[in-house]
Amino acid sequence: MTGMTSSQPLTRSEQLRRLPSRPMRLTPPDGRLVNVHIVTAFIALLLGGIAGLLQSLEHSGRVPIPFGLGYYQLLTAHGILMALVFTTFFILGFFHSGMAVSMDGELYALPRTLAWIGYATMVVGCVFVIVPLLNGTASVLYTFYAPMQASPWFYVGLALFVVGSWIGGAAIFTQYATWRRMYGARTTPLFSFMAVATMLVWQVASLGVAVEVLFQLIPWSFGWVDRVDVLLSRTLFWFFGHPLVYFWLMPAYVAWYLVMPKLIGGRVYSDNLARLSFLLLLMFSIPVGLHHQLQEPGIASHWKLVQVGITLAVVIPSLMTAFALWASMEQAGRARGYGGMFGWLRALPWKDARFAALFWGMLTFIPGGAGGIILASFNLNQVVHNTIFITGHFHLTVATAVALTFIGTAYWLVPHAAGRRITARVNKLMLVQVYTWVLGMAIMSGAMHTVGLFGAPRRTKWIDYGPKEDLATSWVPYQFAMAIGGTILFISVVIAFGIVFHLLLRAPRETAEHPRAEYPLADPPVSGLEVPRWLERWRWWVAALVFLIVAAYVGPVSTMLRDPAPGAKPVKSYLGSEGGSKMPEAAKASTGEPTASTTAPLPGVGGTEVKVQLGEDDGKLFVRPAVDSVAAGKVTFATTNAGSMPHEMVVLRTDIAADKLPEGDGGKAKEVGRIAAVPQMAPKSATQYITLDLKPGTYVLLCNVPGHYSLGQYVAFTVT
Ligand code: HAS
Ligand code: CU
Repeated sequence: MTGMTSSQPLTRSEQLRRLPSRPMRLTPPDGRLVNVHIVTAFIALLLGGIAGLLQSLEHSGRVPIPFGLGYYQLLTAHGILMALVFTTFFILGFFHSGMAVSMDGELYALPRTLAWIGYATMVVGCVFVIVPLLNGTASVLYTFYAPMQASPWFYVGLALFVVGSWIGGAAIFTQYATWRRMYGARTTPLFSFMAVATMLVWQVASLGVAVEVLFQLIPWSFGWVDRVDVLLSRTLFWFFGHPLVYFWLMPAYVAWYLVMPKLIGGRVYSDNLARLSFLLLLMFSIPVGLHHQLQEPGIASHWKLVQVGITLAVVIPSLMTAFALWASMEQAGRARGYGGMFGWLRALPWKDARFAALFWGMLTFIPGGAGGIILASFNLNQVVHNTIFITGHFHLTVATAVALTFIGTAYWLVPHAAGRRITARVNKLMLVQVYTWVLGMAIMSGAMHTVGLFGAPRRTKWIDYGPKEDLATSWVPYQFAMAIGGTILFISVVIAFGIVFHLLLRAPRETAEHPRAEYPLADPPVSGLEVPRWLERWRWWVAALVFLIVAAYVGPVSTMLRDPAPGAKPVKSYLGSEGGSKMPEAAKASTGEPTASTTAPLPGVGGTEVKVQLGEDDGKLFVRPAVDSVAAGKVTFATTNAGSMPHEMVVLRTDIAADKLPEGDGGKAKEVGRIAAVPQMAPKSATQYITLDLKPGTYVLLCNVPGHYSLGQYVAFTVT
């Protein structure tokens, strides 16, 4: 019965039957919608995997990145493709499928149309993102850390992508609302309850990044404003960034709560516990972004404390989940007659790859989550912040617990939606894929965690402070291990990609006696307690969420608005500083220009000597001539690099003010009116002398190592 026909109130036991009476089966139009999403996700997974492989080979120190691609360019591509494109397309595809099967067997017309529009908008957004990524104008790393600046089209693409995901979310909300209007008295199926809670997290969280992109990054990258408030932009980003990780995790929880028990022949352990944990995730996963900014100056420590407190609160629903999952496995095992403390583990279907993928995902989340609790503690965070320990943490959480769960879910969802079957041979290959992933990640993430404790930085191409630097040298074997793990992972990605395409296009079709791959959703518990109505009073929950956000954010953000730090000019740093064909070179003396030398000119030969110091003071870069003007004639600049990074000195004769030079390529200023240059000097290297015949006029002395001009390394110089 569908409930539409009966107007009498439902009996208690009817209310408890929350599953549709029809077999769970996607209709062909819904199947197409779902598979288009999943296939897009897997294409992103493959491309992101290639980027990851090249990065980790670079880290081995033996295989440089080919094709003139830059490390930071690949790192940005890897982050965007894996963490945004793969996850979001997968999640929406999975959710549309579950909304269809658990609510009346198919998507209603409006939600289906919205889902397609959302999909198309996201694809257009991706194209806008990919073009600047490929041409090297968006190597800003995944977390959009202003003042690193990308091409404005990159941000426009991201904004479109987010808007597309909102339209996809609207599809889920309208399916839910329509169903609720029709079946008011019935308890909402657990799947749709969870999908709605997850999309609410996404909806609220992405408002933060939307504000950052629309009001800060887009105007600044188009050049309509020239400075950006870095602290505010990071705070808005992390308002989004932490709930983002729960937007990835909650769909994995859907599979763990609902699919895993079905695969082991059990039931959902507790329907109400599952719902409550999702509500707690909705409320507590947003007001916690400051735990990513614990080392950020400019935010008072009491606000950090408040948000760390809420961070520990958001751990609770995960611990509830761990309890419930363990319990449903133990129940199913014992029901099959296996006893003992851990004997019931033997009853689990280890040879079923759909289960193995979920199980290893869950198991990995135990150390992954424990690592998160370590990171949330201020003192421990100080030890590992910005080290590759963090990268190790999220390769356990998102890149294994979540990614492996999504892959394992695709293994039944894709053939189900395509009307095909899973054969024993493919199941074996899936097992190979699951175990190669676990092995590769154990090596890679293990090495990252360990070497992070020794201080190895994250987001860094290669660091070698020279042969005598014992600390940096001690990182090398771990970097090599990361490359081995990364290579195994890449093999696993390729297998997963192959399996998904096989299941979509080649696997045997369903027949009368061999049905298609099952859509495995577990039944609610037998002795189900009624689901209290207040669990679904979304207005209350959203109001509570708004209250928490206000309590956690209004304080620190109003301080930032009242007392803004001086804005930062754009830095397009890494484009030029890593080698490769697209990378502009640091200044070299050009033919016809005077050259610098370490030999001082003899007295009387070099004219007036002007000592110039290059360097940096408390992070501020400078060019510091001993005098700011000199009489026309022969002048020798005696240049020293007193800093701790390489610098150079370019001499321009120009009427343009020193701070107004036009922008050149790759984070450099345009060298208008250049007359000479002292090429890059290593820190503390020998003084370089360059003798020039200077005419009266205004000059600019600057360091044009990419990014240094925009960090203020220039000075005006007058010749009278
Ligand atoms: Fe995190 C940084 C804290 C969870 C992802 N995190 C990151 C970044 C990412 C990320 C991507 O406080 C880097 C961002 C960047 O680029 O800078 N994280 C936490 C905490 C949790 C946590 C407290 N993180 C996640 C999840 C992620 C994720 C989930 C992705 C999906 N994280 C941090 C902090 C930082 C951070 C700091 C910033 C560090 C810095 O300095 O930059 C918690 O919510 C975790 C709670 C989870 C548990 C585990 C429960 C276990 C379960 C499995 C049960 C399995 C069973 C199997 C029962 C307590 C549910 C049975 C087994 C048998 C043997 C039978
Ligand atoms: Cu976080």
